[in-house]
Order: sequence, then C-alpha cells, then structure tokens
Amino acid sequence: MKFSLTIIDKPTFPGSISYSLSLMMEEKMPEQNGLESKLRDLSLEPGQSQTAAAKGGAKKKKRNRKKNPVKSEEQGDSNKEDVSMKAAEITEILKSHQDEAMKNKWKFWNTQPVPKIDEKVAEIGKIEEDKDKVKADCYSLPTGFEWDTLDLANDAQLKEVYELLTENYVEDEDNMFRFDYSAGFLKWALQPPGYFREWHCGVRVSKNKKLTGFISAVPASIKVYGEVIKMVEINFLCVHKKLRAKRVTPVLIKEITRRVNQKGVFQAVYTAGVVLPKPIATCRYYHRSLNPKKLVDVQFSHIGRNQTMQRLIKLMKLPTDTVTKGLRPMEREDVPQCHKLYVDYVQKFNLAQIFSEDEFEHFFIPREGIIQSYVVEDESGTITDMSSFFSLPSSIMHHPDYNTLYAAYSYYTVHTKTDIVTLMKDLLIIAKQQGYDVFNALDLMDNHQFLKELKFGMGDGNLNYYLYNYRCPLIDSKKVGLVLQ
Ligand code: MYA
Repeated sequence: MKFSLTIIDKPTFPGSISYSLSLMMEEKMPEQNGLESKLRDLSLEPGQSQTAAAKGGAKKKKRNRKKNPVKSEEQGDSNKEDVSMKAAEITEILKSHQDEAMKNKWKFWNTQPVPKIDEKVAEIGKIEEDKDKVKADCYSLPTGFEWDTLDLANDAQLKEVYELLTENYVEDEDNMFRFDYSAGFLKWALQPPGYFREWHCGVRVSKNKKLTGFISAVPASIKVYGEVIKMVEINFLCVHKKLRAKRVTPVLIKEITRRVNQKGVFQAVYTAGVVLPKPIATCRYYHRSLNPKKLVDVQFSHIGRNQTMQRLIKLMKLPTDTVTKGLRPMEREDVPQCHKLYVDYVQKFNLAQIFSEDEFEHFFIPREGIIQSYVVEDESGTITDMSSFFSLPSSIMHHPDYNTLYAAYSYYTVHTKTDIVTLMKDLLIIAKQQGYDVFNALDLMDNHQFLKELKFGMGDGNLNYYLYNYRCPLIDSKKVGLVLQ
C-alpha cells in the first residue's frame, strides 16, 4: 500500500543526523557543538523564537516521529483480510532497514543495554544486572545550559512544557501537522499515582531560563510475555528545534536513566516512529474519517481518483445514535469491575500494562477533552465491556482556515459480550458527536477485528515499541496490548 510502509521507502534513520558531531555533549565544549550561536538564538523573545523555529521546521524534516499525525487513505485496505502486522512482516521491514541501520553507527545506542539492530533475540530477560551504585550527580551539560526538574503542579511551569512541545514536538514528515497535547493531558499522562517530580526532567538555557529540552518517565508495571516487571514509560522526549543534531538527546536519556535507576528501576518501555536498536513490535496506524471534507481540505487525506467529495461524505456518514444497550460513560463506582475486566483481558497479550486499581482509576475516569471511557452495563448491573479514547489534537501549521485537527485516539477496548464492531461503531458515533475530525487506532490488541469493517484507512505511520535493558522475541501487533500516550 502506498502509505503503509513509508519508513521502508524513505528510511530517514537517525543515521541521517550529522555524525560530524560525534561526541556526547558532556564531552564537548559548546563552541564545538555550535551551541554558542544556538544560545544567542534562544535568547530571542518567545514570539520571535517561535517564528524562527517555524522557519527551521520548513526544511525537509527527518522522519523522527512518534504517533505522528499521518495522512490516510480514505477507503481503507479493503483487500486485506487481516490488517494486523505479523512478526514475519516486521522481520521483513527490519531486514529492509538493516542496510540503512548497518550504515548507522548508533554511536549512542551501541553503548546502551538494548539489542543490536540486527540481533535475533530468542530469550526473555534483563540485559544487564541492576546497578548497586548509581551515579549521584547529574550528567554534565555544556556551559550555558542547566538541568531543571519541572513542577507540573505549577501552572507556569506546566505552560512552559506545553509550549516547548506544542512548538517543537512530533510532526508529520511534510511538516503540516504537529501534536498539540493540551496542558491538562500532560498532567494526566505525567502525574499518575506514584509519579516522581524528578522524572520530569528539563534542560534550560542558563541565561534566560528558557526551556529547551524535556524527557519524562512515569512508573508502570509491564507484562512482557509471562513476567510482570516494574518499569517506567518514557515519553515526551523533545529538543528545541534550534538545538537539534547536537547530541542533546543522549544526555537527556542518560540523565533520565540515572534518575530512574536512583529509585531502583532498571527497565523501561517506550515507543517511537523512528527505528532504533531494536523494536520488539511494530504497529501501524489506521484512521477513520469523521469529517472527511475538513480532512481533505487540510490534506490529511486525499480523494482517490474514482472518488468524489460527495461520495466520500456518504461513505463515511455515521448514524446519529448509538445502538448498544447499556452504553454509558464510566463512573468512579465502575472502577473495581472495569479494572478486573481489563486485567483479565490483557493477560492474553505478550506486552501489556498491568494497572493497579488506583492507576486504572487515574487513567480511565473520564476527563473532559482528555480521556473518554464508556462501559456497557447489562440488566443485572454487571459491566460486560468497556472502550476508551483519548483526545490528541494536532496543530495544522499552514492553512488559511483551520488551525487544529481534532483527533481521537483509540485507547483500551475490552469486549466480552458486545460485538467489537458494534461497540467501536458506537464509539465513532460518540467521537463524531463530540466534534472530532478523525478517529485513530493502531492494529494492536483485537483492533484488527473492526478496522476494515468500520472503514478505517491505513495510515503512513508505523509505531515501534521498545524495551530498555530487557530482551524478548518479536511480538505480533495482535499480541501487543499496550497503548502509550
Ligand atoms: S519518542 C518522541 C521523540 N520526540 C520527537 O520526535 C519530537 C521532535 N523531535 C525532537 O525533539 C528531536 O528530533 C529528538 C532527537 C529529541 C527526537 N528516541 O540530540 P541528537 C537518537 C531515542 O543529536 P536530535 C519518545 O518520546 C539518535 O539515534 N533516541 O538528535 C520516546 C542518535 O543516537 P545514535 C533517538 O535529532 C523517547 C541521537 O539520538 C530518537 O537533535 C524514548 C542523536 O541525538 C528518539 N525518538 O533529537 C527515548 N531520535 O548516535 C529512549 C533520535 O545512537 C528512552 N535518537 O544514532 C530509553 C530509556 C531510558 C530510561 C531507562 C530507565 C531504566
């Protein structure tokens, strides 16, 4: 399919990042890294800086995406019976990446406890033993930069993280869309039960305190095949556009690793659009148009050659009302039942998050504009099914009429009694009623059972799953039961 394997077609590996700057930042002076001039740029007033960053972004971008706002085909992959990605297929993708990946020196990643890009992994377990002694002081940053632990309970600091991400975070490869996680979303994702402030790790310009880098970790119990391991989820790695390709990333990763190790945790899970050493699973994005006219207008999707706008609108039209009896928003009292339903259900996957009841409540209780969860309650008061989606808009960067693409992202769906197609169709209807333009889903868990039937189109983005300091054989997308924000 045209959009499905763009990473193969255009493998813009981190290898295309300049290797002339080969040393870690701590090993190099800022002058050598070209950071001195970057520092001057970063002293600009916020407004000026934003414009400059936007200009920088106009250059053809490295394919450095995560759950990127990707363009989709409207009709879906209608000839495919099984839309999920198999281990054999993943191996195929990785094989085609191998040449590129072999060219890449992985100067940083080769120093880390992760499998080599071409390594065949058959065993399951830790790569390196837990450290007895963890470095007490922070990794050094070049002169002119300093670490800061962000306090997301402080609205001004939360706004700084929001602004860094909204101006510099993940874009599609044509620089048309950029994720616009809301401040409320960031608090939801980054302050679950048991979170540590120290794991909200920022880099500032010393002189004007401008936030120029960020990385985060939150605690999570992750089931990998048969074992449940206390890990962290790493997310929201971001380096200001003006500091790109200067080896800031390895320092951020080493520092967050140190801070996590200090709390006695030595494994992590993370996702990225880029291929790094070495994915344990690769999932693919699918998109269901809810507002096809806007999606075509903003070039998120395109009308096929034998298609007209009118026909497309008709094709994507949804009923106005849901049909599942007993479908309603999740409430606090539902948590014990839903939690059990969820934990029982995810056992069948090889990669899954085992939420505690508190964590479950935190992540699933509806929050307006952030997370929506629905349950199906039968006549006896038993919850039989649940489904949820989170709200992750993207900025539309250069459009005269539209600034924001409203996207709902499928989170977790557990179905025991209700047919999954019926349940998800109702979720699409709800998302449409709430004003979303598109409903996105990965081909993981049981999602392959509804994607085709409900007219999801295959996107051009893959999402790779990784473990840090833990190895395991490749996992089919159908056996992935983990959705990260
Ligand atoms: S994925 C989302 C990542 N963020 C974005 O895509 C936002 C927009 N882009 C940026 O902000 C920058 O381009 C980033 C790279 C920061 C991505 N994950 O500083 P550099 C390697 C890991 O010169 P830049 C998410 O949040 C690259 O291969 N490594 O590069 C999960 C090279 O290493 P090597 C990456 O382009 C994050 C080195 O960085 C990524 O200026 C999980 C170059 O550094 C990437 N997405 O900045 C992080 N992209 O020499 C890992 C490039 O080896 C966590 N690189 O090729 C590991 C677990 C840690 C905790 C462990 C606890 C126990």
